[in-house]
Amino acid sequence: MAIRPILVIPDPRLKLVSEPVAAVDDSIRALADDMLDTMYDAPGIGLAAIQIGVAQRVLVIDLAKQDEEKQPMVFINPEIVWSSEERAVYDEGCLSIPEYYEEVERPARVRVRFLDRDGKPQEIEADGLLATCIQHEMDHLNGVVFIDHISRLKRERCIKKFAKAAKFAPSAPAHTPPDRVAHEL
Ligand code: K1U
Ligand code: ZN
Repeated sequence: MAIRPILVIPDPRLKLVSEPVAAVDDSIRALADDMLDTMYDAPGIGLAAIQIGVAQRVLVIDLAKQDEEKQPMVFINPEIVWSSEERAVYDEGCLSIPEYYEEVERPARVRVRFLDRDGKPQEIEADGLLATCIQHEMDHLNGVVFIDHISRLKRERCIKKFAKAAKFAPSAPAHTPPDRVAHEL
């Protein structure tokens, strides 16, 4: 198990649409374990594989508090099969946009179908922070970050700040195949 570097905006890999996992095997379980280690180390409550540069449809979540026993959840090829009309607002953060928080409105409850770490199909209904976190992480799988849900003015200010920081501390160049780019920020 390993702690891997987390990509930060404006890294173009964060705009990729991740590929479905073809088979849940030991390499996928090792990826999920690395993601959990990376998330706990950050610390955070969720992480999508693309945030460590792997464009596979895998996400992990653990909402347990620091003094509670860990409750790791692994979602492979997740799909939202139902979402409520009712909406909820949460002050979201993102490990790929460090120390930036903004309110985002999303469906309050969702039903999600996924494969667990044994490749077994599962379906759960989530509300509260779990519903928000699942939707936030699933956005990452589709090349969307939470600032795509806020006003253009706030988003542009945020991107400008992180682009400036990246200019002074550039990371390794990344090749982004144009057909995999979901959208332009
Ligand atoms: O996807 C990510 O970047 C992780 C993100 C998940 C998330 C947070 C809030 C709303 C929706 C999704 C984070 O974990 S940001 C850090 C955070 O929220 C946190 C960190 C330490 C303790 C508790 C929360
Ligand atoms: Zn995020």
